[in-house]
Amino acid sequence: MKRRASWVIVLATRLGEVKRAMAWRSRSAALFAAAFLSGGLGLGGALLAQEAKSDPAKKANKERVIKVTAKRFVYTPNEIVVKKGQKVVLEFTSVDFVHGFKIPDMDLRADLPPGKLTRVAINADKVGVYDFLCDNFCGADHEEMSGRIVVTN
Ligand SMILES: [Cu+2]
Repeated sequence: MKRRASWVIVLATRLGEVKRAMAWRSRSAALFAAAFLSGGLGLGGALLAQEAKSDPAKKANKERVIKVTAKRFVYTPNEIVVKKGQKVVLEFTSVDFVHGFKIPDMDLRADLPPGKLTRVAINADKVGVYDFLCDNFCGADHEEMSGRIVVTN
């Protein structure tokens, strides 16, 4: 009789455990379904944003825009330092003449008409120093109109 009673207790305890486990399971299933249905896209977006935030390579690859002014006979700034592999766009404004921006070692050139933004994407995939100049004759000190782009690691 005593033995039987203790079995009943064991059984009852077990049943309670199973019930609790089942309740927990259905609750998490419901939570999962709710999250999946209501926030699937939002959650995905949030995860992607989080990933982009935590990944320095992705962060570094955001386009960097550098404003440059062209004026007889100077580019300002005339020294531009960029990181290797970074997407860089030079955004030129000429104030007085159609200067000709040229980077011989990047095989790149563009006319810079005054009063207009001229965007030039540069390919900074190799470390080095790249001289630039003006290749449209713009006056007495035209030969002085130059600068350099330094690509660093
Ligand atoms: Cu010039």
